[in-house]
Amino acid sequence: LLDISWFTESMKAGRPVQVLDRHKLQEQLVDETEVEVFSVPSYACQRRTTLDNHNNVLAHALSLLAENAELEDEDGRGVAFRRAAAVLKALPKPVTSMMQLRGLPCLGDHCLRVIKDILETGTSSEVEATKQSERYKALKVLTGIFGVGAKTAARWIRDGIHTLQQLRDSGHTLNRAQQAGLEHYEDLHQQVTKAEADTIGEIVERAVVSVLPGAQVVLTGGFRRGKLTGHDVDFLITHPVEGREEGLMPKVVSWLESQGFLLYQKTTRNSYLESNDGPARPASNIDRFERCLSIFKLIKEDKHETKQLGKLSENGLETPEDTCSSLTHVQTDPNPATPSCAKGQIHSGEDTGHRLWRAVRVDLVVSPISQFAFALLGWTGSKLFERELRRWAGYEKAMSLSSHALYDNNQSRYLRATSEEEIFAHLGLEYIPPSERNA
Ligand code: DCT
Ligand code: MG
Repeated sequence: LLDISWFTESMKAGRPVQVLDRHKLQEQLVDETEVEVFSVPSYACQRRTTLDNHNNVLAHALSLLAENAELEDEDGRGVAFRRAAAVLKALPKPVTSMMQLRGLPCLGDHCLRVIKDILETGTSSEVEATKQSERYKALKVLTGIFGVGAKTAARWIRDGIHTLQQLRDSGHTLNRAQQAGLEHYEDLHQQVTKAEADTIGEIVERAVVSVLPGAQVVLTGGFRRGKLTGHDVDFLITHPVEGREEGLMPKVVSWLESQGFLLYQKTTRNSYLESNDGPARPASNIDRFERCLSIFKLIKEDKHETKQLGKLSENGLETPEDTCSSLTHVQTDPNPATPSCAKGQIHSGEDTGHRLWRAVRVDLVVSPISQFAFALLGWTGSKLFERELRRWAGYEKAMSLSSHALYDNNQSRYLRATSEEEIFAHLGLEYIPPSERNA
């Protein structure tokens, strides 16, 4: 049915004819019209998010806008940017075209504008302007002080305080945490390495075992997710016999203090009571455990010491896939390293290069064994992953998840679990290991 007379005519006349290969033509059309459109599930707890991702630049830009919103005490906006950044982290390939983002969850107009800007020009004008803004810089410096939140920082900025020196000169009264935060500002802004976290883990284990044999210490937070550095070190402590962990924290803190390991500590008592915690209660009770926020005095190691501690850690703290380390095998050193710098000799202006120690933020949490799986899940993070787990539980399953328990509102009862896997199963979610919770 095709009219090929023009073709035969041309051939006869010896005119050149371009014959198009059907397959080549199809390929060309596909190249031009078909971009790979990404698709990911809505909740971060349904996705596997590793530390590496294909869209670091975009995710980083959106994270900065999230941080800025949080610094402005606008948590709703902060979460929206965090969710968008997490979606980009979960994509299987780098984004090259806006078309690929059609239908992805959590990407509102604002986020799409930022992404478009970066794809087209290499940077986002909004992100660059934020980074340069005096207010952002001041909020970041001031909230960077341990013990200072967004509200306090905003108040100080209204008083004309933008820098640490201005704060020191202002005569503002600081609480004990803020004083310690200001004093150790430089140290606390140095990232903590995994090696340092392990060394502190050895010390915490020694403290815990010597006041309660059989107790167990687990490294949680970012290090459990496989991060190589962190802003602090988080530990969860429990004992296999329910109730034996009661009153443990003050003893651990006393031991650490007597050895000169603590530059600052504030312990809060366990205020969690299940009977009061029915479905009407909010799920965000992460800090109702017996908890100690501290600043550790970590002796800088020479090579010899590193080797010794390296040997110890073979039976010590867990790898990211483990859930719990047994302390009964850990050798305890009869002569724990005693800080060579006595208390009271610390000066804020001290040259960190010549000191034999550094300050490190350490969080200790004690959980009864019956709540341990929930505490472990809650303290492993990331913060967004935790938030999404709770959102999933509430919206999709009519359940309330906290770091203490899981309550089923339909059945009006608590769902017990002795492992993280069981909690994911209760929630109807595929199990995601710690190393893939880096949303
Ligand atoms: N957490 C949470 N919600 C919060 C604070 C903490 O769910 N508001 C949980 C998740 C992570 C864990 O506690 C430890 O908190 P951080 O130390 O702040 O987080 P991190 O992931 O360990 O980060 P970093 O590596 O910087 O310490
Ligand atoms: Mg941490």
